[in-house]
Amino acid sequence: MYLQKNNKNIEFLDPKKALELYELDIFTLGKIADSIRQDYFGKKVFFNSNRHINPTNACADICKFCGFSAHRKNPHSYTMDKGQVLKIARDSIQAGALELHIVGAHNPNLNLEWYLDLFRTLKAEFPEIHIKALTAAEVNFLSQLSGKTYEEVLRLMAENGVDSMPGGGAEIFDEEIRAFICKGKVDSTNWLKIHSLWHSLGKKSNATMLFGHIESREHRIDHLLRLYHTQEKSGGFNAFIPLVYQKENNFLKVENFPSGQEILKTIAISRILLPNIPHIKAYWATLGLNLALVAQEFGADDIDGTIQKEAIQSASGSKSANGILKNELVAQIKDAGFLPVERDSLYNEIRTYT
Ligand code: V47
Repeated sequence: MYLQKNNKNIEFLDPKKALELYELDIFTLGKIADSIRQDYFGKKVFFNSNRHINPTNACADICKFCGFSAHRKNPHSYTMDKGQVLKIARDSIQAGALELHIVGAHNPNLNLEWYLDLFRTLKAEFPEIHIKALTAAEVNFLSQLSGKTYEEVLRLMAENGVDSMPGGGAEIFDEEIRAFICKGKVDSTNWLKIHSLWHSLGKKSNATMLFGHIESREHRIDHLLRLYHTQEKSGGFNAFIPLVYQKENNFLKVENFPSGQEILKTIAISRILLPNIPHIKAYWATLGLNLALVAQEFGADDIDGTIQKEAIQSASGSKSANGILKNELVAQIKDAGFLPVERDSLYNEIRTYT
């Protein structure tokens, strides 16, 4: 067996050894990842009822891979006022959302107090709703804008109603690739520091990796191992989400896209290298529903949720703009031979669909 006891991944802490996993054939690799996944969760596939809200796309940064923020290829800049966000929240909660996933762009016109007031207002009206909000990149931006330390910004987020942090903004930790694809964004060390600080408040978060663009397999391994080591210390990552790069409406020139096999291998290796992060999420918005379901046989155990509206990946070509109905998600998970489990944002099980 590849894993040591107590979730320690001693064998693969050596990046060279970890990289060799890619040389295994897809079925061998899949079997190893699947055995870990089955040990942890059997046939369960987790999903949730959520709603993505993106209050603004006006961004002070230009990330080459981003088709969401307003720029030459996406000239429609918008910024919602609080009333608009509240209306979306009301409607989506009425439609069944249990989680609001609120992330946007680095907009100098929306300061920290604007967000804190929004979270406070949402929590006052909907005390039960789970607010998953602000990526580490936004925390970094709001810290610079407000002159407050990361610790202060995070404490204020927690005090004003943010329950957990999403995993966005991690991209690829390798400094050289990062400087090319998203210069000016939070650096890797600070991305990891912000999550560790959040965890030290007793809070949970997720982690992502954007792959399938100009990075190499070595860069992915480096990314995963940095997450592994951070999690060993802080312990607050709930899920790891490998995001497949979508190519439209952005400035990143990519010629070779990963094959289905390369994507599945990357998901399987994530499961093997991150035994200390409970969940591997095959985010259907970047994989497509079919591949996200196949990924459940290659180490993933989560597929994300109903989303209702999706603006970031769909801006670059994915077919996720209108989310997916819960019944449809449940039926597809069942048809793929798994047990659909609706979870809350912290992975407490709400309902199993037998
Ligand atoms: O950080 C931007 C990515 C992320 C593209 O925590 C792109 O549960 C693919 O982090 N192709 C934001 N990806 C989304 C995100 C997320 C999504 C779902 C669930 C959770 C969670 C987090 O989207 C960004 C960036 O890495 N992204 N552009 C693109 N062209």
